[in-house]
Amino acid sequence: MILSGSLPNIPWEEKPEGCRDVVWRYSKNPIIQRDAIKRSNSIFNSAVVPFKDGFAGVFRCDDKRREMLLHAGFSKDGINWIIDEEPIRFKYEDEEIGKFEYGYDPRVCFIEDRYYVTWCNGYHGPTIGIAYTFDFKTFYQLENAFLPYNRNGVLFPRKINGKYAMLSRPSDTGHTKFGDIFYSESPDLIYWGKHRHVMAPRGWWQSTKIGAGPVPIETEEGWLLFYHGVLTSCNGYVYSFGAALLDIDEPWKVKYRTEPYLLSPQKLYECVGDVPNVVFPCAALHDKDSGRIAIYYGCADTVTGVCFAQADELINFIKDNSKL
Ligand code: BMA
Repeated sequence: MILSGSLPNIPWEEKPEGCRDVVWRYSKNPIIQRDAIKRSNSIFNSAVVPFKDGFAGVFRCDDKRREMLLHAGFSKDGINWIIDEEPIRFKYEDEEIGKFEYGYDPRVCFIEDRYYVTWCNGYHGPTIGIAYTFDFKTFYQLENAFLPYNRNGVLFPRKINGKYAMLSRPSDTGHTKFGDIFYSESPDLIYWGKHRHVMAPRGWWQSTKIGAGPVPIETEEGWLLFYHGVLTSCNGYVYSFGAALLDIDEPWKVKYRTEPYLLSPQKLYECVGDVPNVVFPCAALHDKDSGRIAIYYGCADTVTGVCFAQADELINFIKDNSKL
């Protein structure tokens, strides 16, 4: 059972008749096309949250120079999105931090009174940028969380043992051939420490590297974490995703972890695009009352899709198909 967050207007579509999987795709995917704004080459790996009586988000929009930029967007129903034509220009106190090189793969996390954005931020190589906003119009950038090189920085939606908590994936400057998920904590979102190992890559679809996906969801069985896993085929990387349940008070302790993937690139829009064979989840909406979960994921580094799961069925599946 999901422990917090009522969202009666969560986007939803029932599981199709005869579907044997625990995660199923929206029938009208992709929901965001690559050219949804004038300057975009592709819109994918993006993060959405409930906002006012609808939804808001931060979107990875690579432009036609192929520069990686972040744009805010809004939606009434979580399916039809209006994305700002202009990229986010972060406000900052220190010039050193404000020199924007590039930004990609955002996550958005509501903690206490504001929305935090974490993303892969260019600072002499990729690292984890953090900013906050109240309205998705003005964004205040904080210090980078970690030294380069790092990717897939994902905050927990509340303090744990009195500290902010984040998952991340130390990496290199290129198309990293390795990657484990680590946990870090901070008293103030500036200074991070107490780094703990969470998970390493392991067999098959997750054999090359793994990285945290959406903000974890608090359930009776632990933190529900969707994470991507990569395998190296003769034609290059293949990105799928699975899920794990992490201990509530010590989230670096993995209780369960799916041996099979939950979703792998199979549809044309997941297999054909700027980077073929990629499903990459960056956000999940949930409604504790109905147990509905909507997962937003980038497809082939080109467009954005959504897929669904029912919490109880999913948690049972993770427990029944777990190998640590
Ligand atoms: C990763 C990131 C993601 C991307 C993936 C597949 O390293 O760059 O943004 O989806 O590769 O290209």
